[in-house]
Amino acid sequence: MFRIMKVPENALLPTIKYSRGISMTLQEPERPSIKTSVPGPKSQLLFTELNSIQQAQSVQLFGDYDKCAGNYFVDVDGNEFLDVFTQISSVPIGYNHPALLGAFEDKHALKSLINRPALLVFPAADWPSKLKRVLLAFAPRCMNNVYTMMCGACSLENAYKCAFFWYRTKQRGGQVEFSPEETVSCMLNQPPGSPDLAIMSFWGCFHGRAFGALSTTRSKPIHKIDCPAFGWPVAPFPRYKYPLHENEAYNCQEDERCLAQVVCIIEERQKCCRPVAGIVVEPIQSEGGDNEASPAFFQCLQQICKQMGVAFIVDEVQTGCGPTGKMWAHEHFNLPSPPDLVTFSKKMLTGGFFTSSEFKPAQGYRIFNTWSGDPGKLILLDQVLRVIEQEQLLSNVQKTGKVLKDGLHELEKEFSNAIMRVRGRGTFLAFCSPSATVRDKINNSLKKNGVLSGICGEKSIRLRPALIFQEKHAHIYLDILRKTLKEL
Ligand code: PSZ
Repeated sequence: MFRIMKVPENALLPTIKYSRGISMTLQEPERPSIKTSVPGPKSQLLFTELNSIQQAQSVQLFGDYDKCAGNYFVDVDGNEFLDVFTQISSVPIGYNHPALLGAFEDKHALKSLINRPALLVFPAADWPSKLKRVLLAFAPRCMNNVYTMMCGACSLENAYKCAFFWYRTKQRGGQVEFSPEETVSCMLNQPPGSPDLAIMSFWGCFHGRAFGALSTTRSKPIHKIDCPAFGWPVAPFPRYKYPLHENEAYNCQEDERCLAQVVCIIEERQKCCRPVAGIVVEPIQSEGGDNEASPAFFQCLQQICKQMGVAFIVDEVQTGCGPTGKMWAHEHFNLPSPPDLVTFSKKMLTGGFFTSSEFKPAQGYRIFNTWSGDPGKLILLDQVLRVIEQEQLLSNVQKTGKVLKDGLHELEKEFSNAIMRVRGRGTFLAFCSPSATVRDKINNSLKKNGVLSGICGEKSIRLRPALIFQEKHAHIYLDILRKTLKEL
């Protein structure tokens, strides 16, 4: 494994020297540069080819991943974009970071990548120590169990299963053996083997597209339509008025209104024997429009879960790994004890979830699939987490986030009928437009002016830069946004 030897201060895109004498420089463009129409002719041609063999209408641009560097995405037409969307928020330390380019030079690392084991059957000797050193070392406080998974949705699926196993074990009075009736009825998808338990989620949330996860997803109909779903309940999520400091009383009432509904739903379902076994919540609802809730909301929600015997599941797939300025976004909430289950993916490069030994199933094979993760992803994540520490990227996110947010507030004053409700933590920021039409126009014009950014909710634009996004990038982004708003 390579060790990063020295990183120059204030240089997040340095020439990094490795112990084997390899030296690589990441050359970012100075500014975005757009040379063709967007999408350009090569992207258009490739789109026609791809769309003839699959439904590819979601594709925006084809990337030239050999040329992408740091915060810059380069497309096949040679256009260089400042990327504040980073593959739906999943690039932690920029494109082609030297630490990642060197990660498989070591033969042991390469063989760990090539010989992919069924991790819950034939793991390698270094797997337990890797899980501890790479994942548990960065786990939320007091969470000492971890499972790796392939993607966000399957992390949620398996976290829900853990919650159901835990809940049923409690209902059996701690008994871990199954009854003959349970083993027979589960094969018919009927209770008591397949119990009528639920995971409650919130309006506007997104937890993935696999069937269990999809039943909890409540952001957009296009994700759900035509798919059968569990009859699981949904509670309102606070919708705050902005600016927050001028609307404290209203927003506080909003918290209370939503929490009262949560309690009401749990009580109702307990009465009719269809109990809620778990509640899943994003620290900031991302797909659904970057909707925030206060630390007090999350503290009360956790307390309700504890009092009512419901598992408290925090979905950090999009918020985890630093973009809010803390490793885990729920660390902003000062919870008195850790959540029961915390899911991750995206910037963590591997999917998975943290939990405590209380949620460990009594039997093997219950949280399981063929690969159950990928050691190759942990090798990359190891490098990512080293870079985050050594280059102090969390404080970089806080610093850059402040410049970005202050700049957005300035623009909110200057273009008050085009952008509003600036919000978020760290560089995990968003703003609203007056309508979906104006929002889409801004987002498309940003792209033509050399910035890739994302949309969310009904009329929001979200920022999801990599953790190496610096003040200078923030100024370029803000300049281009100002230019774009002027052209509207
Ligand atoms: O349209 C989509 O499928 C999108 S757009 C953004 C996402 C998915 N995010 C994935 C996501 C997430 O943001 C949260 C909070 N939870 C779970 C998921 C699912 O992760 P994947 O996509 O890896 O299955």
